Amino acid sequence: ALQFPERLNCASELLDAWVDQGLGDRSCLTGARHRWTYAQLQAEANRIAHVLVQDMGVQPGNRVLLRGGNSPMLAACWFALQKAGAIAVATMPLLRAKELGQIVAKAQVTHALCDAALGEELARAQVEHPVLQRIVHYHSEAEDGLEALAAGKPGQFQNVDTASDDVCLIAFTSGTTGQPKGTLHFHRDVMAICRCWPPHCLKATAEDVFIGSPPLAFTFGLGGLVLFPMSVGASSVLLEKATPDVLLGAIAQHRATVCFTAPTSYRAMAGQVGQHDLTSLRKCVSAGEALPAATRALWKEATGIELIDGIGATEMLHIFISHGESDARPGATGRVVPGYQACVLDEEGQVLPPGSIGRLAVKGPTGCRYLDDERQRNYVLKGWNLTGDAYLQDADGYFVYQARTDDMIISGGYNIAGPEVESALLAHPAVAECGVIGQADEERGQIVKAFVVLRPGHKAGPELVRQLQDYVKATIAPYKYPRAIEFLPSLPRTETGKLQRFKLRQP
Ligand code: 3UK
Repeated sequence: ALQFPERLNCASELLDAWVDQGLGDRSCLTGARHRWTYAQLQAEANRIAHVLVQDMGVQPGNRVLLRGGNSPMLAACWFALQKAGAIAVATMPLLRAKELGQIVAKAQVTHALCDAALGEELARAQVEHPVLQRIVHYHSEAEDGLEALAAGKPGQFQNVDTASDDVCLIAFTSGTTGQPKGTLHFHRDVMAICRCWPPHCLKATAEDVFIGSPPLAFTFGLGGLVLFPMSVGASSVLLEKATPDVLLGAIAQHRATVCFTAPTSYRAMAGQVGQHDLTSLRKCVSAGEALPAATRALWKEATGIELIDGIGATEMLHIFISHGESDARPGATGRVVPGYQACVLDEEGQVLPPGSIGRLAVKGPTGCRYLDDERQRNYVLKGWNLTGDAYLQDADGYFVYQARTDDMIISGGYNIAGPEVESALLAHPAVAECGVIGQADEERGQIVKAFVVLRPGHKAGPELVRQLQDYVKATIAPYKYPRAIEFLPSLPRTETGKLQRFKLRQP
């Protein structure tokens, strides 16, 4: 079992401890503007902590919004908040004033640190939500910018003596639909995720160089690009905008060894590997969305690397079902991560036997606590979180993803999982990306409809529609084939790489 002392501050553990051990000279965070050792990051975080307390009036327990693309400065702000005993509310860079306002209101955000380049939308949100008293800009040359305020401050700071179960971050679900949901996490949760999944499935060392695309506002990115590397004394490269081609170039440039990104990004990168030197790369982690077997195969062909898949959720902070490089099973997400429990339930909440499809439930040291009490009462039963995913568990304990429960298609009396049809289509050489939904149909209730983005050099038309349909019929049970296929130039996705099937359903 995971044991934590009663008093615990995650910034002391992940940042200060390395300097105290005399390892402050190790390389820590690299970005477009900064290249910091552990000692430099610590001094920066300490100066910012003084600004929070002295200039901004931040008190322990205050909720402080962070807004910016991935950068060492954003990470320094995150650690400064932990040091000051405040609560970090990190937000996605693409959010607009309306969404930022919802978060400010829900989390009762009183202060903000914001990249100067992204100030406008937040300023508009502040007009509607005066609870947000003070915004300070970083990456700024202004007189009242964070850099100017921090310049005169000491590089030492006495961390606030927080309890291990004090809330240290409020994470909002990236959400494929509807309103953002806030989830609460403690200082000990931050340490718990570093002790559960990484030592079992990633096995990184202090020599590793981490890199990847997920925003730090998405807990997949916060863990993979800051917390996990720092928990082993490794270094990490933070890229503001990591499109697949930028990410490939950066892996080569920084000789990165561990990569975190979403399945679609691996798929796109697999097609462009040729021009880049990826010989440094050792481990590649895929999460955020189901990993199609075809994408796993493409990446392995292109790089020789077996992807490490893992399902995580904002509610649970990080990954709870996964595998290592040597025990991957194409088509399965993996087995439950030590420290967590997971099972598949029927509609009545009874545990289903192996092989039956039902609702995934998970319980563990890091979840699940919603900001909204009513949501907590309705969605979390005795600590078990229903993730909203349909899964089956096989006889060997591997969990096999089917679909989001709302994405199961019922057609002519058959239950069809859209992602299974997507996986079949993705193996066809003409298909770059695809999304499958149930479309209302008088006769069958729903029919399977596929939206397909073609690879260059392939021509949309009835001929290709028939070819793709025959291809699916030859790969999986024929009744699952897409009766309708529409070609699109691109698919709607969230900032975290998730396909927004609800947008495809809108006529
Ligand atoms: C889906 C997956 C199949 C699934 C996340 C790693 O994605 C993360 O958190 P979110 O709250 O979304 C959770 C939902 O995303 N999903 C994520 N990974 C997989 N489905 N296979 C996967 N490997 O529907 C889940 O319920 O945005 C992922 C670490 C931290 C995270 N927050």
